[in-house]
Amino acid sequence: MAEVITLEKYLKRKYGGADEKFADLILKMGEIGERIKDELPNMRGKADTKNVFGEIQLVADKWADKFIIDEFRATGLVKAMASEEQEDVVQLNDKGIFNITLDPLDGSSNMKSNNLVGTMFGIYKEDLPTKGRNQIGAAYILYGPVMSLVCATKNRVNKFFYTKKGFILKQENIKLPEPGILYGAGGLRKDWLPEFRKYIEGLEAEGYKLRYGGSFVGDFNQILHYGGIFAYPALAAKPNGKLRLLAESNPMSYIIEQAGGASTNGKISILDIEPESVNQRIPTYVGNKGLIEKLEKILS
Ligand code: AHM
Ligand code: MG
Repeated sequence: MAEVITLEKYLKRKYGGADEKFADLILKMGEIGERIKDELPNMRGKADTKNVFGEIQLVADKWADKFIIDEFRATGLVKAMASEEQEDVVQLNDKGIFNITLDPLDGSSNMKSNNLVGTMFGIYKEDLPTKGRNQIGAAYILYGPVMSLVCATKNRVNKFFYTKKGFILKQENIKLPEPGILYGAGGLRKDWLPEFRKYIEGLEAEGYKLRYGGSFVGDFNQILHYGGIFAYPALAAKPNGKLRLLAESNPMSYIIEQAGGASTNGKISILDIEPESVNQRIPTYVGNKGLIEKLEKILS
């Protein structure tokens, strides 16, 4: 019988000595996921507040944000955090060694229909805001039929499934399948830039199938497993699209790159963008390298 490798066992094997704290941080992310998954059924209403982007917050958005900040503060490992739900970087612990970007509950508009939502983390040692290239790791939790934790470090993406034994290693060293077979793109087709529309029509003609679920975590997870491209593109009236550079686009761009893929804002890798503000939005295209290179040529 194959050995069952728990997240803890895996991390302790890989990250000894000075890196032990990194292992502790990822373990904490797993614990956070367990608690959020448990609480989601009780958090289905709307809060009477809007976030910094003017979006109506859900009780779950606000709760998850506060919960994660409190949890990370208690570890002493985290110096500061930039969350999608916060206006500015939140200082947690002067002695902390990691800086974290966070989308506490991505795709929360899917809560109503009980479709996919998730939590995303970018991990840095540099002070925030800084460019995504400075990430030392990134992770997301998908509250799917099986809760999963996908965790990336340099050239390595691993997936853990939540079971009765806790998180166990499900897939090691994930690489994007070549060629990909899926695409997913946000916004209305009529609002896409003509070049992007043509590009997507080209993919459709080649047989790429549409998968779009309205949660970046969920839609990205499809691309990671089947290959292809996910975009929340520049729109006619919203040239920066919808997704947030720090909280959303950077961690996913980091993960896709470690899986052999690439990201772009239409011109350069998202990871190379110097943030102008904590809450900056960015047109986001992530997927197989060849598809991103072709798109970049068309858009730039
Ligand atoms: P959220 O973090 O407030 O949920 O917003 C981001 C989400 C992404 O998960 C997803 O890609 C996008 O918004 C979906 O937007 P739309 O509803 O326009 O398709
Ligand atoms: Mg989000």
